[in-house]
Amino acid sequence: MPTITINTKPFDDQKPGTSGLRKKVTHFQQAHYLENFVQSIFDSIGDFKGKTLVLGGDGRYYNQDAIQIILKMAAANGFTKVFVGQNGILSTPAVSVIIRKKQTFGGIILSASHNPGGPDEDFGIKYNTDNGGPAPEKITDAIYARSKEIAHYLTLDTDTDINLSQLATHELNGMTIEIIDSVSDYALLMNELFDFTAIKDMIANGFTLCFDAMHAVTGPYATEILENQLGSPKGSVINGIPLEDFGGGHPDPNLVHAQHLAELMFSEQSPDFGAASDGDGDRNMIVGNNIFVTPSDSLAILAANADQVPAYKGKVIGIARSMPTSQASDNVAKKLGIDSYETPTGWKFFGNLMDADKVTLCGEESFGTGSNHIREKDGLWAVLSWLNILASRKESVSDIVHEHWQEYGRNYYSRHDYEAIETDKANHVMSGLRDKVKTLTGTQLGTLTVSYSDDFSYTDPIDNSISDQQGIRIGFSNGSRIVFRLSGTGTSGATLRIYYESYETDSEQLNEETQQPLKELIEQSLIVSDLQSLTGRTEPTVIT
Ligand code: VG1
Ligand code: CO
Repeated sequence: MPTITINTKPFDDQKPGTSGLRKKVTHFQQAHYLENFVQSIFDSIGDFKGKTLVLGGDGRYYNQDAIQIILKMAAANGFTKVFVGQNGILSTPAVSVIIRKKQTFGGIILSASHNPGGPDEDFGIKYNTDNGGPAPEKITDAIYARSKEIAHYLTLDTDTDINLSQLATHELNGMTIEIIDSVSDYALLMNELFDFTAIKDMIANGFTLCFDAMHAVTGPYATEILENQLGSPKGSVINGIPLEDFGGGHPDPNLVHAQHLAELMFSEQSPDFGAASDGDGDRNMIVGNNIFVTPSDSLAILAANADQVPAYKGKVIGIARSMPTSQASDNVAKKLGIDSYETPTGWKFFGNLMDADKVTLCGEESFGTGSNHIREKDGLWAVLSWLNILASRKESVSDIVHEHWQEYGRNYYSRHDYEAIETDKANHVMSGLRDKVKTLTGTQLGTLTVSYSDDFSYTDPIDNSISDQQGIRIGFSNGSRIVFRLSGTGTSGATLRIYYESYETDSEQLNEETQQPLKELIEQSLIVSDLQSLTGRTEPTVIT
């Protein structure tokens, strides 16, 4: 079947956000829209002739259609081979595993992560490079520039689709397509990192867990690992079948969207351990009986307990966190005598640090935790890390968290999201803040003294690339912080995120309530940003 060149015209809205390009499905279904972006990727990643690609997604609506389009384009553009997950399913961490293991040129992940799915909801696409991680800004900028000038793309003159449902090898215009098991390479790596025997024994001795896959991609992975391999009874994994619309929910693992799990964990019937993950399997929520572990604390606790896990014993060389993530992990790094790094939001900024062996563990406040085993955040990895630590320490989640606070102090933390604000109004809030921060240092906000205020700029210590305007930070003399930034993953209007953090060392004061200790910060954030009068919003949409 012949390769054909389709004439097209550029779109001006294909700038990749925090994690790839995300739009409504209907937007992606416009003639040539997906094709233009895919060709822009292929035109921006260097010479891949003779090379291999990994392709898969989180199973949301349009996943399989997009895979068929991309396969034809990959063949027409000269890739030699593509590994595709069975039924088009591959979690984000699994793609990272496969890129690294099979040493491919890169991978394409079809996902809008935690955004809802379905014909009227969201779709997304991101490119990962040969280290298994999200393309760095240098490449995403090149893809965007290309998308604005593209005039044609290459595909095949055929309507025949590849059968994605059977493990088999196909030939498409000289390109080999191998349909691979979505789970096995990932499960094998988890087996190497963690003490599966210890976790299995703990479960056999009556330890109970509930994992909510939220009808997203992690279902098959969690069922295989937690139930089949570690022996947790059938039904421990709930909502385990990936659905095109995620059962109508937000596949976002937090106390708001995983409400059923949250209620269970705070009830009389609570199992010992609860967890959930997101659309594409890279996020995690950890809950114990009657205790929610904030993602920032989770990173700090995993770092402090790394010696309990075989693969990390004596091997943690540094910890990186995104700027809005609480400083809890910095305190652990200090005590361990290792370096800590503060990067802009988004996993792509951790890649260089891991490749240069500067950091072992990384985390984001947005329920993302991971390590240098791959170059993506990894939801099930975090769950298995916790299970391994629980099996080794033989204490409850609650005891481990409370002991951590006693030793390191507690970073109270919360994020308030104001979703779908009109873009102009949200930009207005940010530009107002940007002006104000220039003169805030040394002034008082309420009873708080501002010790620094800026618009976060990051210089990558490895390649010296600079990323500006990564969020407004206001730091106070007592260690508290307020951070403001606009989301780069939403698809309607703008989402303003405000992050609050305060630090408490007095163990007598360590209570379970989180909003109360942050009250003054919350009040001051609304005053300094003028949020209510500029946007008309009086309440956040989501509090995590
Ligand atoms: C959000 C999170 C960020 C995360 C990103 C992608 O970005 O805040 O920490 O890396 O989503 O995660 P933003 O720009 O909306 O704040 V995922 O699980 O969507 O790949
Ligand atoms: Co995700």
